[in-house]
Amino acid sequence: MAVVEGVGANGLPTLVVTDGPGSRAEVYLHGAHVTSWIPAGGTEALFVSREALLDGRSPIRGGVPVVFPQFADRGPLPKHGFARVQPWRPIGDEGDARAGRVRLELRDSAETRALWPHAFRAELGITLAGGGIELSLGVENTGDSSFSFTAALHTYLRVADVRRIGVAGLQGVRYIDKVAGGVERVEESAAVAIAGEVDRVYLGATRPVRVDDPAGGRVLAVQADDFPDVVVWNPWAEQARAFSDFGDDEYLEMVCVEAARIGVPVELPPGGSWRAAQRVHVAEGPGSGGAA
Ligand code: TA6
Repeated sequence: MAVVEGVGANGLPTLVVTDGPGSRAEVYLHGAHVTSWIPAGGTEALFVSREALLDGRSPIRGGVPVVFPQFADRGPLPKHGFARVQPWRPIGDEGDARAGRVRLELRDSAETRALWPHAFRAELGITLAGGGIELSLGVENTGDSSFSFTAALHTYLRVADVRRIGVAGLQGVRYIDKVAGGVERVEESAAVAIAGEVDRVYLGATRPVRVDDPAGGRVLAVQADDFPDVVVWNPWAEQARAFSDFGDDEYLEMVCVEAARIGVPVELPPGGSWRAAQRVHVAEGPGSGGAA
């Protein structure tokens, strides 16, 4: 296990964590943004766009943007809140490094209070363990009045051909279909196919969610604790073309499966704290092949 300081694109500071068996993850301090996870003996499991703006100001298109304190446009804040564009501070010690863990924190500042008038401390822990990666998000209310928030780990998974994947584990779960204007439906498929733009918020989802990627010859399993909701997103061709930080054809290589807390916001009284986690690992067995 080792954690070393690194230099990312455009000289931006990163932390790189590796473990004995050969897993490796990279985290930018900008946004506490995980941009790479390569499981031991495997290949890159996260998607980052070749057009991503790695300028230390913009959100990074890909990896795992930390969405806090507002999911999407469900409130007055900038889309997906501000955590993904703030400079986070590494706080890990030698014990963390020995455990294959990186920890970063974000505290309220004049800039965050101008957007959201609350005192808080957020912590993201990234741990390589058991062949997988765990991301744990904690939030503490360090002020003297209550606040509420929504949050997500907006995970961009890399797949070989999104047209052939199946996202399993969501059958019977109610979801908000944002592409259909926000209507609510119940998922009927045992394995959700991606054959066009998909933007869904599954409320009170079951776990694990499995992404079967037969073209890539692997299955990615996503577990979560205390993130009740799951977002599944692929922009498809037209929206991809509209994004300046996304290659026109790259929608074929990714699917977002996001561990989220959206339907029922977290309410934190003064001194209160909340924590939730997501774990991704490459599951046993070949991809089960496409969608139902
Ligand atoms: O989580 C899905 C979503 O909210 C989509 O609606 C889509 O816009 C996506 O996030 C990306 O948002 P961004 O602000 O990073 O372009």
